[in-house]
Amino acid sequence: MELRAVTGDITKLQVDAIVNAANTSLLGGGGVDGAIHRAAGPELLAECRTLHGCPTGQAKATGGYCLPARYVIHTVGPVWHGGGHGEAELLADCYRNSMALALELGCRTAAFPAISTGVYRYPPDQAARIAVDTVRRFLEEHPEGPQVTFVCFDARTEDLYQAQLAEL
Ligand code: AR6
Repeated sequence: MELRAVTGDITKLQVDAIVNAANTSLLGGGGVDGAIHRAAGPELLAECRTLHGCPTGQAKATGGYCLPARYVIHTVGPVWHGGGHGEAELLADCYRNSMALALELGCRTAAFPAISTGVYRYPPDQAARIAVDTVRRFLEEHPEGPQVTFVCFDARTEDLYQAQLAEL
């Protein structure tokens, strides 16, 4: 199983699919969503309009257009409301459903940002544990699934992922 964490900009990654931390409208926003739309170009928004949104925890795919990635998998993370509103289950759903979609699309490589940990305020340490545990479990059940890179925007977040990856 191939799992790694790096610090960098997910829009630059040469992988089959990058995952976008979108909102339910799928019509763009700030953070990593804004960066992906800027780098992909206006055709991405045009395709997103045809998808009619996406519920929290689910995932939908589009082309990558001007990105090095062939596909963008748009998923919608939960907004953090203290942890008692099903946030952990919904965040795990994002990783599981995005992995299932990547596998369905025949992706050999995929990259995830730290979903929900920006504007949506999910505690980064808890989010990193869910990300690594969920992807690891998915790949145990589907060894043919894509190799995964967790792309962190800062070194502190990468440290959280490295700590999780070091745990067996
Ligand atoms: N590459 C990798 N990671 C990034 C990049 C990048 N280019 N840019 C930001 N991050 P956020 P959310 C990190 O806020 O919390 C949008 O407006 C960032 O540092 O992008 O799921 C959507 O439209 C953080 O660690 O997503 C939604 O409305 C992580 O990506 C809402 O924000 C996620 O932060 C979604 O909020």
